[in-house]
Amino acid sequence: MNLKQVLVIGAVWVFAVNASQAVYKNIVVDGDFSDWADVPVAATDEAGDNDVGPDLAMLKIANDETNLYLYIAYYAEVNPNAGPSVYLGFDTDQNKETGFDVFGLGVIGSEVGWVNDYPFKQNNGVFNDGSILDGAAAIAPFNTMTFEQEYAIPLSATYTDSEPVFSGKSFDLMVYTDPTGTNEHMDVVSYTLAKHVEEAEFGKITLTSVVAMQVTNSQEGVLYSLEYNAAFPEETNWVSSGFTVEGNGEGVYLYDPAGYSTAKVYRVMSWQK
Ligand SMILES: [Ca+2]
Ligand SMILES: [Ca+2]
Ligand SMILES: [Ca+2]
Ligand SMILES: [Ca+2]
Repeated sequence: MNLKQVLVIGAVWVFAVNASQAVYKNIVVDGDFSDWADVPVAATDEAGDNDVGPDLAMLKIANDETNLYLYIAYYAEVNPNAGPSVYLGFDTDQNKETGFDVFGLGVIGSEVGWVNDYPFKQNNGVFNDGSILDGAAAIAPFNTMTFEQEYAIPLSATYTDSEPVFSGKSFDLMVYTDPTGTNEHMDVVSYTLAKHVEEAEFGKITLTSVVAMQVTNSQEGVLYSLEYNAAFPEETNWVSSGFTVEGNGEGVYLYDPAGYSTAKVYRVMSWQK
């Protein structure tokens, strides 16, 4: 192995960056909220705008391959499952014209709802339009006084015709409570399901007409781009080489369109498409 190859192999790293509002995380629904500490806030709601039920305060969202996870905080201690209860409205086609218009606000057209742990189908002008299968949510703590709760909603939930509820990559969500004078709700949040981006494994440098970096375990739906920096790697000032390739489930190659240079160090960024 000559010096050139050592330099390249030793100087290529991979970094995963999240698309906005897509947080891949395995959350344990156990009433211990420490696993939410590094999940960004998706929405906040004002204090004191619901004095007859749960006063919604804050929402966080994450997912893994199995579940969608929600963290919901309340300003005042409350039993959110005893009635007035907490509801979720999912606009799974992100189309306000289809599904149920919660509180007639015109901000969401919900295809499927949850009240507490129980899912139900929704439709235009029809609040409860029938059953959802395999969609029961796990909630902790459940049906007790609390300031906060965490939910796991199975991504495998289906309609009665076996069509998946979460068929798309993105949806809009509104958290609200039983109708009262104030119709307590949070702002509608758009979320894109996060994919687990594997740490890339690099293969050998291939010397053909160009020097290329190979990601041997590329994933479908993940983009890989090549960046470079000065010979001694720094935290900042990385420059795009202009080369990006989409993963295909096999090995993909990346090269510097300006020509490989031993005066540069290279890194590969990977992120969900
Ligand atoms: Ca937990
Ligand atoms: Ca509130
Ligand atoms: Ca809709
Ligand atoms: Ca509110």
